[in-house]
Amino acid sequence: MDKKWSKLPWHCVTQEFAEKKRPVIIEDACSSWPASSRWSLTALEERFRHIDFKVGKTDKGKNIQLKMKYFVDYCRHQQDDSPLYLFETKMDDTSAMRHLLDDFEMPDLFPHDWLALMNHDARPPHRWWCIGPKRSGTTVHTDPLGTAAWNAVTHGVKRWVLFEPSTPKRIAKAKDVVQKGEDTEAIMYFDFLLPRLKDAYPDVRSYEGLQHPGDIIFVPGDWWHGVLNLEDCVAVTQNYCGPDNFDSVWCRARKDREKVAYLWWRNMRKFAPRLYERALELNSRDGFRMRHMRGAGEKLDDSADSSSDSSSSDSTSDDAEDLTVDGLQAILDPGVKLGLTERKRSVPMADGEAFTSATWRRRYDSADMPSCV
Ligand SMILES: O=C(O)CCC(=O)C(=O)O
Ligand SMILES: [Fe+2]
Repeated sequence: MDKKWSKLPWHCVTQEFAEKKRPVIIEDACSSWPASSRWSLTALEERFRHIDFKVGKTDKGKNIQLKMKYFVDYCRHQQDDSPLYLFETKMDDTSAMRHLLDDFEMPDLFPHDWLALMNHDARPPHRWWCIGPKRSGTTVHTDPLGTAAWNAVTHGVKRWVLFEPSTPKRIAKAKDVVQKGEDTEAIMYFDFLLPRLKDAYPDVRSYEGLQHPGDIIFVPGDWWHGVLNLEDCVAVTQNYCGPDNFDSVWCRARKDREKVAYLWWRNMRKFAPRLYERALELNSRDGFRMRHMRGAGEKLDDSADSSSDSSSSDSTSDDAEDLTVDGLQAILDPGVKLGLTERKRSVPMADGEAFTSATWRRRYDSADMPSCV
């Protein structure tokens, strides 16, 4: 990151960073969350003692679950190079984890969540609660469907590196500088591969920064990013689609997650006509025919989108129900705010306000649509 910002008027973050797709660390943006005190390892150890959380995957891709008391003990004593990392997405289950949602709120800076306009069961995971012991981290990657992300740290320090979307994958992932027998785990990447990368490609810009407790980082869609937890870290992160990235997320979703996109599109038609029209515009601009418009056996035309991947991983059922007004309210129940485009300029909405499809529509339709991406 070029700079760290604090005391920046909130709309500047939107204008200068989200809309321009530039990364930024906003200092002191979530220090007042209850999570600042409730998410210390000691507090969590007590609170979730016997609850199982997902802390990794086996080589065969099966989830590894651990009770919080064992995981915290592991964090305190581990000296691994590739430590377990608690990454839990089931925060709105009807379980003890649901209470985690009382500990934070959607940051006012990133109030959009247009993918919420989808039946909950059909929606791909988009929010994670993360506890990473020191030396754990996330290898360099881009986030799904071109979504942007905010990541809020309540405890510990994270070291970040980001590369612009135009950076070739091979370079960002250090494929050319990794030597035989070496891995690309976060600790290896930051200690050895990144310095080599900078020597080998002096013209490639890397954006680096430290994120302290209370800081929120904004990661624009399609940016490569990797993280090393310098201390035991607790954070919450959410991927979103909003006015700054709707066009690109829609174009990716319609080809990579066809069934999800169809459901999303049907709910847009019902609750957010302007988004629906924008999606139609993008489809006709690119000559893209969604699956329900294609004849039986007619394949997705790759030429409509040159970087097309297979959509075979899309396990969503076409029979999934559309969202109802009640369903819409249920999304809002967990206590996470789905904010307005411009809270301060819009009529403030009280927490727990009953949402009708009309108010929902206002929220979506008050958004400024970006020009074509
Ligand atoms: O905090 C981290 O380890 C990074 C998380 C991240 O980038 C992701 O979940 O996509
Ligand atoms: Fe990510």
